[in-house]
Amino acid sequence: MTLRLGVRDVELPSAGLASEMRDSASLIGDAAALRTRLDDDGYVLLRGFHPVDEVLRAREVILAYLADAGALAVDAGTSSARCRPGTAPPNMKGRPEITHHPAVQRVLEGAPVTGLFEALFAEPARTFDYKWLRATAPGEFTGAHADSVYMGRGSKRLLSCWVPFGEVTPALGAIALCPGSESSAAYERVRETYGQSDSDRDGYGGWLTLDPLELVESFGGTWQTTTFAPGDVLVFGMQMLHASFVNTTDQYRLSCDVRFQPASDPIDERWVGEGASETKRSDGPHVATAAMRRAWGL
Ligand SMILES: O=C(O)CCC(=O)C(=O)O
Repeated sequence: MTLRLGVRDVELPSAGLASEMRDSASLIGDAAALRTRLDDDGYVLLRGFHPVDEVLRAREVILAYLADAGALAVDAGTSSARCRPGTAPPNMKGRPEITHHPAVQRVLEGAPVTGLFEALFAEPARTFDYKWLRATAPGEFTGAHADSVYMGRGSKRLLSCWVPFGEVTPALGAIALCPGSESSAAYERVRETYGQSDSDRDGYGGWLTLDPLELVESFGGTWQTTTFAPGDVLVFGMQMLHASFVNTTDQYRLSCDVRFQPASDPIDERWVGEGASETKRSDGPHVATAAMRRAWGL
């Protein structure tokens, strides 16, 4: 199947791109084993972590929000996320009226998921108030990056949790990870240069590249992706390089990324409290990033 990853057409699977990720759901309830798996693989995928009906209920709420904004095709059924041509979806990132709607909030920061992070940290967990709730439109994607460049001013033990609201196939824009980028010697220079940058402080967009495959061609490893089902959650750390496929369908890809950390650690104040907001930085042609990469020797 031909898909698009960043600026490249790709086959899945193909060199540098695998279509499977390891499911660790059998380890739920065994905190030590989950921690070991996170250390070993750099990520933990938990299939069926949330009851499907709870996630689909939250999806309906998100779809109603998009419909109210006139962003959905009018003749589509109520469960369809088909886009209305010519309209952009409303921004849902950091918008409590939708991210903290009870049905959505339960999936994003309810007791089960908070409990998962308490097990991973072996202590009370805290989440950012800001939630990156996305309706990713056809043609859109996320470039390869590490989350440290956006939220690295607080806990060094911060973890990301990516949550699909509905089935998310690679064609719809599934997330892909580059396991090993968070720990292997081959990526050490990437972690010590790019990984220590701060997109706000350094004034650039934060994506390392629009072409994720160039990274595995230079530094080794394999991008991994899968089709995510409603109820699945994917956990990974701040130095894990990740990206999302181009959405080549006519539907919105609905997903959210949220963050958890040990409650006793310092927190990145940009993402908590009522004023939590994102600095909009665009480096479309990647001019600033290209200059920084030269300076980093990447
Ligand atoms: O969903 C996406 O497109 C990107 C997600 C992401 O960057 C993250 O989970 O940190």
